[in-house]
This record gives sequence, structure tokens and C-alpha cells, in this order.
Amino acid sequence: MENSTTPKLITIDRHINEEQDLHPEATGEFTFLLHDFTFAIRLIEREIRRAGLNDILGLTENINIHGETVKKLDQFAFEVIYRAMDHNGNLCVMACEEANGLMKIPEKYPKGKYVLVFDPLDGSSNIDVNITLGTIFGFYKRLDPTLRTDGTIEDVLQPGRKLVAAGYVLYGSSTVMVYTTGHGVNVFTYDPTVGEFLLTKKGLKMPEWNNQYSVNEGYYHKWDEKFRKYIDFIKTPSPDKKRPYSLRYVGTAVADVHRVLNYGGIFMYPGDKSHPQGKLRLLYEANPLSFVIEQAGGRATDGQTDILDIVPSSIHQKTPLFIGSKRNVDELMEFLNS
Ligand code: P6P
Repeated sequence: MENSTTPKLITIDRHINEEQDLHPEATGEFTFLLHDFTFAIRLIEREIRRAGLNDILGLTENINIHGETVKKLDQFAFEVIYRAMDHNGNLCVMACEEANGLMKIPEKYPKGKYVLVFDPLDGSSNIDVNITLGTIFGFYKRLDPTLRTDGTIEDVLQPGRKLVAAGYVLYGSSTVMVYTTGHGVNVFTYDPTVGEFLLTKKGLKMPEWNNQYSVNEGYYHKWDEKFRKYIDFIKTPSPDKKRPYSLRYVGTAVADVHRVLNYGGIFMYPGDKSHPQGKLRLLYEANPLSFVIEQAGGRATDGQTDILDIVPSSIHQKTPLFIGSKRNVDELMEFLNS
């Protein structure tokens, strides 16, 4: 179905202002929040485009909470977002992949009523080979919006259904920001010559189905039997030519999910014998991606529960993720529930 592209030239700042009418209670704070966030993204975008030109590639001595070596670009993205967002007085706390616990707002700055969760740079294993990277983000309102104190772990561990805005940035052949405030999905493409994100798709709706699937087949023998049966099924030729499905896998979740958002199909990162909860993080990866996909008419589940209904119990908890076109996810669920 043709998505409506907009003939008007609208920057993301102008769009955020216009969307503010959809959130009467968001008295400008929300606009400032997204404005500051997109400023951080512009700085990250510039650094990523230069990454091949300076010594930013390679490894830092830092190791993050998951025991993964943090590459300099990860560190840069993490620090830029934190420093761009810590003083505007609209956040009470942050949480992200690169920080062990809650990221407090410095004492000297006022606290606001929003919470930011983010993965500063998704796909870091692809940094050194110039393959697409992403940033994933979600904003919650704190549980008691009248408070002006530090946010708490309860303010952070909210189900994805409670997100007030979420989305991702894809640093690909061009840089796009895809986000939603619960009123449809909008896509902005970055024009580096003017330093602006311009609205390129409004109210994006994803295809109901497509014969493309995205999963790391290398783990086939570690998957449970029902999931293997589904994978075998979609690879078996059918008389109506709808099967076999085509496999597409970048290894950066944001890139794989963005392709599914636009073309349809399904992205999957299941649990397996050695990692029953899979690899992707619920709070700052699965939830924001699922919020976008659901807003575009798709579906996201952990194989039993809709991702957005899972109540997080810890900041870095993992979840199996099956996300994509509604009919593709429904087809998978028939096998998982068989
Ligand atoms: P695997 C990137 O490191 C990441 O966290 C996601 O962006 C991506 O979907 C996944 O890991 C890829 O993991 O096990 O297939 O290499």
C-alpha cells in the first residue's frame, strides 16, 4: 500500500511542535526533550560519517556490564546523549546499555517528569566494517509527574505500553529517524548540507505480510523444535510460490527491523539452549522497536506475550523477540503454540 509522503518541507523541530497539539499536557517540555535528543543524534551522525577517517575505530579499554568490549564510537554516542540530555530539566533519570545502573541527573541540574531509555549504538559489531548502525530510544513519563526529585528504578521499569514516544535512528546510506508518539509512525531523513531532519514519510503503515525472514540461521541447532519446524516450513517450496521465503540478515537489529517495517516480513531473535532469553534487551531495544512496529500495524511478541505488555524486572533483562508484519507473526505463533 502506497505510504503517504508529504509534499511539505517540514523539519523535525517543526513537526514536534505541531505534534505538541496531540499532547496538550506536554507543555513544551516534550518538544525541548526531543529537540535536545535530535541535537545529540546530529553529533553522533557526524562522528559515524567520520569514523573511518580517524582513529575512533578500534577498542577502548572499557568493558560494559555485559562483558562486551566497548568500542570508542559506542562510548562517544553514550556520552553525547547523556551530556545533551542531562541538563534540560525535563528528565528525572536515564538508563542505557552502556551504564550498569540508573544514570542519575547531576545534582546541579533540575529534574523533570520524563525518563529516557536508550541503546546509544546498536550493531557495534559492525562498526569496523562500515555496516549500518543504529540508535534506539524510548521516553516514559515518570510514575508521579508532580515530583521534581531523582527518578527511581520503578520509573524506569515500566512496560513498553506506557511509552510516550519511541523510535530509532538508522545510520545507513542516509540517516533516518523513525519515531512515534502513539499517533502513527513518521520518518525523517537527514540532510547533512543543512543539518536538518526532514519529514519524508507520515503515518507509515507496514505491509500485512511478506515472504522475507530475518534470523541468524547459524544457531539453527540450538533452537527449540517448534521454532525449527517453522523455519523448515518457510524454507519449503510451496505450489503457490509464496515459499521459500528469502533470508535477509544485517546483524544490526535496527537495520533488520527497518527493512521489515518498510517491506514487511519478520525479524526474529529467539532464545536457545544456551541463551533461553535470547540476546536483545527488553527495555531499550525490544520495547521501542515494538512500539514503532505496532503503531505501523505490525506485531511483536516474545513467543507468548506481546512485548509491550511485559513488565520489566531489571534494566538489562533480555527477551526473545519476534517482530514484524501481523500475518507473518501470526503464522509463526501457530507453530510455537502447536
Ligand atoms: P548475532 C548487534 O550486536 C545486536 O545487539 C543486534 O543489533 C543484532 O540484531 C544482534 O546483536 C545480532 O546478534 O548473535 O546474530 O550476531
